[in-house]
Amino acid sequence: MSTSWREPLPPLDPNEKLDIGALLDGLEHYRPRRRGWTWRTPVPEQRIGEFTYHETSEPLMRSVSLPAAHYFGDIDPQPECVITTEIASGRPEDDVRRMRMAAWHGADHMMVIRTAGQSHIDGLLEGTPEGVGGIAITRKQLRFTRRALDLIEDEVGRPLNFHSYVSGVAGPEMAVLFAEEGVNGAHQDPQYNVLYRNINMYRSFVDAAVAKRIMAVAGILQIDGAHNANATAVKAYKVMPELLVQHAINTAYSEAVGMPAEQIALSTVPPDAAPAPCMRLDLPYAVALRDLFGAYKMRAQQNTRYMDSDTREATVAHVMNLVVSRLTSADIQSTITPDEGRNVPWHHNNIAAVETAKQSLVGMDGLREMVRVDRESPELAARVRELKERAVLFLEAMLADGGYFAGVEDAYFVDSGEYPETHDDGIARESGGGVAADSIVPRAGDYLAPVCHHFGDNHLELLARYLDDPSAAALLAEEGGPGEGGCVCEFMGGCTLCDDAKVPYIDELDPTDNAAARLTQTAELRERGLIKPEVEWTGDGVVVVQMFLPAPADVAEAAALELGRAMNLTDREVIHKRVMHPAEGTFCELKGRLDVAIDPATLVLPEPPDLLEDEEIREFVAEHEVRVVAATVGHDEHSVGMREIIDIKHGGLEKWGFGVTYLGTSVPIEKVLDAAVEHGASVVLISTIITHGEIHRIMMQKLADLAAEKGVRDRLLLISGGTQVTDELARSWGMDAGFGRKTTGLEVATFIVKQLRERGA
Ligand code: Z98
Repeated sequence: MSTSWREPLPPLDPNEKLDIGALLDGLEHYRPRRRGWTWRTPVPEQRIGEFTYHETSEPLMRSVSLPAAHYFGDIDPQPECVITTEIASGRPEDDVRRMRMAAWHGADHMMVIRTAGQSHIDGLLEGTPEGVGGIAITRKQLRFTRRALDLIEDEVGRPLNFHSYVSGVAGPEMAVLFAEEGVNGAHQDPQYNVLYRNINMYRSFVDAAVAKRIMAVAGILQIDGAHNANATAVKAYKVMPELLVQHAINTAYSEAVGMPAEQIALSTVPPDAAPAPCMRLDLPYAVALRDLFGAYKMRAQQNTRYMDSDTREATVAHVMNLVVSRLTSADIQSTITPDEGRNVPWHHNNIAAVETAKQSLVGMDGLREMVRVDRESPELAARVRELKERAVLFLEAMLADGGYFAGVEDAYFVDSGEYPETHDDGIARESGGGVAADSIVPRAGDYLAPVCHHFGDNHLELLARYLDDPSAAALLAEEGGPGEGGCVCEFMGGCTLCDDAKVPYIDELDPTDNAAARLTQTAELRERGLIKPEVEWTGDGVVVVQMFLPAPADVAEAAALELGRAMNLTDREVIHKRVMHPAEGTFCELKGRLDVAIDPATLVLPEPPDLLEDEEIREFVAEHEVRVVAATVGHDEHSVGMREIIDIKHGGLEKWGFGVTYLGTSVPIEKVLDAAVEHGASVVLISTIITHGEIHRIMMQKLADLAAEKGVRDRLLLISGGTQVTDELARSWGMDAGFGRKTTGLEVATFIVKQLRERGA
């Protein structure tokens, strides 16, 4: 469907998929409706369902609640802090679908990882080329994503922050692009360029001044890059003093070039993971960090350095990191998907991580009111002090050695020794080397920056006079410059940051590598509504098969690959294996591609059972004191099936307050009926699991006949269950209902309540 320009797209229908084609159409006219970062609105005392929460924010209009929420009236409390999801599909058209799912689960910070190598490109890319390990950040990709986020935020009822990276050789250009396109958050830390991308250090700091200034004006929240030392260091738990120094350098530099403190967020990661005694190491670090940098926001991230391929282990590590966040503070809780250690993150794992954060933060609501970090504890106090001292020593020594640039040349950073211990294995960069070395040129005398909020003077003579002497404003106004309170860019008739109409747009340049071309390859899936498994891209066909194989790890891996072949999977790969016992066996997860699409028109869906709510059943049973007599009849000693239906432990009838008398196994029918009369029961349950010679039929008929004979048939509901029982057969043999395999207590309870109601109970 083609939309006319500037016409907003219709609101999303929760039962319809995103219309990617409509979102791509007319992007040349799309403009962001909001700029700057949005925090959640905390509600200090909030009643949600039966509970009062102390650390939650305004609820969502639409969401998917946690799995256990159905026990609590489907409530979905949202923590007070922003929750991040990091997305790296490499294709914008798939990123937005994942963002929508993440938003429904509680994420409001959509971070797109940038494609490998973009840091080294000295300019902006155009179009929507496919990325590797992340996405190519381009104007079209930003507009498309932001436009989708506008619709998604209306759907869930909460503003969504969009985030990417203002690093690399094109940092200032990126910052202007982000400001123009309404990007809400960005990483910006010149140390990242220097250490991890080997971009020339002087150039990185000059660029950072410009980029930060522009981000400041556009209200873009800045996140630093200190966490990268955690992820890179040989021993991440040794770099804690250095992390404090890195935060100090970036915050001081940011403020010096004009970024307000409230726009600065520190990226912090608990540096350890079990089996290290991680709480004893991570908590003092978190405390020291907040002591020193309390003026800034904290963006808490999960440890990735010690993440392997085990999603269970990664999730436990994440939860322990979340305990640190709850005991200290987090303005943004980042989530890394638990499959980061083995793959690029997949749809469902993004969601799993967001759910882990929401579940843990809500579960630990108000923890700090009861459990406080003990600042008096000698171990904590000593360690906090020691970390700060080591950081100060680091800074002092670096200054004595000639300052930051000399320090980097000297490999001060990312050393595997805890400062002042050094192992001489830090990252060393030459001040005259790296990408874009020798590319700094002094500004010409008549330099006028392309956007007004540029760092440093625009050297145009009149402008300099205006800035030095505001009384020159009148003179400048005469010459076409800004009047009182005007903006310096009026000299050039406005810049793109002040006049939206000046923002340029370039559509796809590459005729093959673009979103529209990629969409045609999957058009049939969309048009016919075909269903193909996916983890990353529409129709990628990737599935994961879990299997336990009774073999040692190496043999199990080879066997898993063969089994994948037998399942017709291509591109087979064992992405995780875990020894259960060296000889007894190994758990394996096998990834493969299945080139099969299902047409939903060919599927026959079972009618969903019309089950009553727990509360409704409970109320009825309490009001009418419903009693049940139950027995396994015939010569049947099997009680498991009946127990499933009646025991509270298995979610059986007792759960809703039915008074159940269980008579045991191999009970004669006469005894069952006598007991029903004696106990004043209105329901009789009989069960036969193993039957020969039609025993189940004979028993049912006998129960119906005897009940009639005794004159109690009308006041009893007769129900039979068992592996060979169907409702139809049971009714034909005189029962009121029959239940077969896989019946749940809820189904039986629903039937009883509905029947008793019909009979005027
Ligand atoms: C995160 N998991 O975002 P390239 N600048 C800074 C960064 O930390 C990063 C980049 C740029 C992490 C993701 N961080 C890693 C300060 C990346 C990315 O060069 O385009 O990869 O820049 O929390």
